[in-house]
Amino acid sequence: MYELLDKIKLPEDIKNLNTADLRRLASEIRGFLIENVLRNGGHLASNLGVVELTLALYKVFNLPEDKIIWDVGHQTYVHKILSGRKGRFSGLRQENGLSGFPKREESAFDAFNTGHSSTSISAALGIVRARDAAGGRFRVAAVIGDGALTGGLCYEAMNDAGRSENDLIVILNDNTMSISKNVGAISKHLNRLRSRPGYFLLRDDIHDRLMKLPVIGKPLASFISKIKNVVKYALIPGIVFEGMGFRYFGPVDGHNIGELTEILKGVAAMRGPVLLHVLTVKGMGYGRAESDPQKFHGVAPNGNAPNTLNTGAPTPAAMPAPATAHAPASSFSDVFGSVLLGLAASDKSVTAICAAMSSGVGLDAFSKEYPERFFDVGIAEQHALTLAAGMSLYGLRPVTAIYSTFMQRAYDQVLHDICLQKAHVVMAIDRAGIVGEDGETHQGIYDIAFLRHMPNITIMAPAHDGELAAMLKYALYDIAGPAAIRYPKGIIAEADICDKINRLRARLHTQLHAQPNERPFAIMPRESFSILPADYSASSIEYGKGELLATGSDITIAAAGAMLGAALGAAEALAARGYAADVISARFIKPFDADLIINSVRKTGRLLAAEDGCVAGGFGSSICERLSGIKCATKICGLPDMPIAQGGRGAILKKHGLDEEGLLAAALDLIAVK
Ligand SMILES: Cc1ncc(C[n+]2csc(CCOP(=O)(O)OP(=O)(O)O)c2C)c(N)n1
Repeated sequence: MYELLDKIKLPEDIKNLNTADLRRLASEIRGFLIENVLRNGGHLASNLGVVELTLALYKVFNLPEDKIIWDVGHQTYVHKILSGRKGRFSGLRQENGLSGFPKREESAFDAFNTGHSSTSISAALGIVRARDAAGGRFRVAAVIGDGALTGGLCYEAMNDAGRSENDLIVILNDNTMSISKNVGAISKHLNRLRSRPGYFLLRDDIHDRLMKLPVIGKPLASFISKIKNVVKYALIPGIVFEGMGFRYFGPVDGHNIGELTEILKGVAAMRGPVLLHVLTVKGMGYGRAESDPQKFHGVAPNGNAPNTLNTGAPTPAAMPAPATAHAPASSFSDVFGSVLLGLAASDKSVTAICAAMSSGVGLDAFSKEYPERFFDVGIAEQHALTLAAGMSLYGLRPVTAIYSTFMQRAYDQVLHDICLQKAHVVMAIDRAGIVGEDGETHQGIYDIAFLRHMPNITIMAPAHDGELAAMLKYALYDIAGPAAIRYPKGIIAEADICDKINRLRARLHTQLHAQPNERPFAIMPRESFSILPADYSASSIEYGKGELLATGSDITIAAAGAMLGAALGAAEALAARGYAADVISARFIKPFDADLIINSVRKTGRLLAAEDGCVAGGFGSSICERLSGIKCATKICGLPDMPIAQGGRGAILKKHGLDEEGLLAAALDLIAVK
């Protein structure tokens, strides 16, 4: 069905294609991408933008001997198609399917695993140094977007590479976009370079010096003479990359496959650190993605690809509709955004900070309503947190909104800049828990473990949307120091939790009033049941206090945040079997409600802790630390000490026993312990 593409099985298959064939191949690849990504979900616009760039890299480099390090790695679909993985695209981002990111364990053509931004230059430099130490001769290129170039790690890497003589190639894929419009001074600098009339740029003092060098000068001279027909040559002073010790070339048209290949050949033959600035269009070749690249950065599956190509409207993945005070919330991010917007209306000191994810974290409406109090710092999570620390110590009320997985970047900033000096920063931790299809690099399961040992920090986890709203307000106005609120992808409605609580209570009530011979299992003494008052209100948060939602003397179930629904379901199933549980909604992970939980465990002799985070160092383990000396049986249901691979969120939770049935089974195991 794809005449040329279907013949490409391995990278060498494109080596002999001429420019016209490559153009045709590029067009077929775009068709394949649109068809498959709209059907399966994934990163669409970024991949459409790098089709010619990937082809040019494949023409010039010899894979897998040469190494290409793709920054973030979300734009590697073309690379995967060309390196023998086209046939596996129907399983893209699904359990046991093709990863949405480079994976060394998936293919020898993936040189370095990525997922988080701005690592490629460091990784490439490391590979270069290992190569040189071993006397190897292969070439190493980092392909990095202008968005990723806002991350500080790039500059640490360039600072190191730029003073070295190491042969390192950096390809800057500049499409002016991060997920949303790129931000910051570097982005402005790139824009200035874009608008220069010069097409191929090289500082001529460097050129002159190079020409005098016997080793470097010759290849450079021949390179320039080779490409002089396709490029102009000009002097641009003050290019930041030159200042950092890189030779800068560009900008070049990233969709002109013929020129791009020629220039890349020249650049790849150079010595020392070089940077080639390539201009691409995000979403290239698919009108809807070109005109709204943000919406098509990531798309959700819609399951009917053939029609979709012309008519279907892909749903943006992980990108809720902008939050407004009136729109119904469809995600925790939405709730967060609209509540913060409301609070900011009456308090000018409230500021919002995000790291290149304003849509994802629900801050689009805030950014429009209060642009002077909204700070998108680029992909710079470390900076976001320290910036917030500074703001908070001098009169502002900063709220950072960052995905759990990206907070990993900012460990020391949270500890050193916020917690140690007790800065009142509210840290909204979005996408905490299992995120699903993005796989192990993106699971938000480590935040409890890496935050809870920090002095002065308060960590909360809402069980539903109403609680998130209440906690956000509470964190801003009732907590003096650092406060983190972690919540998952999607939404849990307060009404659903209320329903579950009511069902559980009704079940316990039935059990309590049943005649002994009518009870399904006459295991429990009647005293083990009692019924809590029916009214349940989440509006009042009390510092360090959890909530007892059902009582029983067989087992204590302490649920952190999003696990409450499953815990209530498990308790209902236990009740149907004649067992009654104390069900505690933890609300506070740190400090957890020790009075409530430990006293309950003293009564039941059994603790089941449920959390959608890693077991090691998590919520359950913090309770266990306090249980020494108390005779009891414990079980922590959480995520094991291993990478948690991609798949559907529900399926992953189920697989690890974090659904109703899993918790029920764990509870029954514990109850079986005498
Ligand atoms: C540390 C980190 N923060 C945030 C993200 C989320 N993220 C994924 S892609 C992306 C934008 C990258 O922009 P760019 O490098 O220009 O690539 P493009 O998608 O434009 O091709 C962001 C912010 C991430 N992967 N890593």
